[in-house]
Amino acid sequence: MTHKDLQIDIQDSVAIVRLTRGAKRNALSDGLILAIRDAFDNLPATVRAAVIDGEGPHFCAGLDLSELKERDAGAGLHHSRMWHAALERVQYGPVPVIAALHGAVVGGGLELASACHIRVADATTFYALPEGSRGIFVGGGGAVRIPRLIGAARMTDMMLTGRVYNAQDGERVGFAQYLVPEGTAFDKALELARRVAENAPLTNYALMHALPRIAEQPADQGFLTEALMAAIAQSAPEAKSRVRDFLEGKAAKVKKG
Ligand code: 1HE
Repeated sequence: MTHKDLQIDIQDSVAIVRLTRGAKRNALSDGLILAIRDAFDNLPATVRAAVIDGEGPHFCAGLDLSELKERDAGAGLHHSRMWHAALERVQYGPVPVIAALHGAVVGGGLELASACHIRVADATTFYALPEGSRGIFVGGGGAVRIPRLIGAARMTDMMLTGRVYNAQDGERVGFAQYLVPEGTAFDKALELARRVAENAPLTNYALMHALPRIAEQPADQGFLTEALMAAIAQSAPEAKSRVRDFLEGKAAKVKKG
């Protein structure tokens, strides 16, 4: 389960998953992709949220191009499906995942970031899809997830023209939900993860597993799925005690941001 390019550190209820291949800009070899899958498959039950970040000057340079061999169509299909399986474990795994971004978030690195639930980017972050200029296509779920963040038109432009988004524009178009000063993405992501870890587990489950599916359903089916999820969440003892705490003045009020 351990891999030389992936470090997993459990701090109370938060798992910190770090790409540690900085010398190669955290390029994702097949072994590293499988290690990411295994990491999210095997998180201890005490973990309630995770942070993923990358060592060195860049979050992730995407697919390890040195492994890009001549593959026939069948092998290419299975390689892409391996990425899908791994990033599926990030998106639909046991806990919400917060990506701490800096430097290059490109190609498969952007696909990895897109599978996370919250993205925090520092001021050095930049986003690109160099697949277009390398004569290949996205294969790690980017064609599904990236249009949902920024729209198909912007993704098409990025791949056709090699356009690079800087941190500010990336936040504006929807790559990241948070933009923070240089060098502070990890601290912010950890702060958010600790906050997320305090939520009722069923609420986090609903947000990870029900919301994205509801958002893809036709409205009349979505309303019914929402009602079913709401009924299950509100019936949990934890929901009852949290609401009771508020009514008894023991829980925090919503404060102006
Ligand atoms: C790599 C990779 C890599 C760096 N695979 N080895 N991704 C790309 O097309 C992006 C390619 N990388 C870059 O454009 C740049 O490396 C960066 C902008 C990310 C960083 O630049 P820089 O100047 O900080 O580093 P560098 O000198 O380019 O790279 C340092 C080392 O990392 C160098 O190796 P060295 O042995 O000469 O030191 C690089 O060769 C190596 N390196 N990026 C392998 N990607 C599921 S499909 C997904 C499809 C894709 O992701 S395609 C997009 C691939």
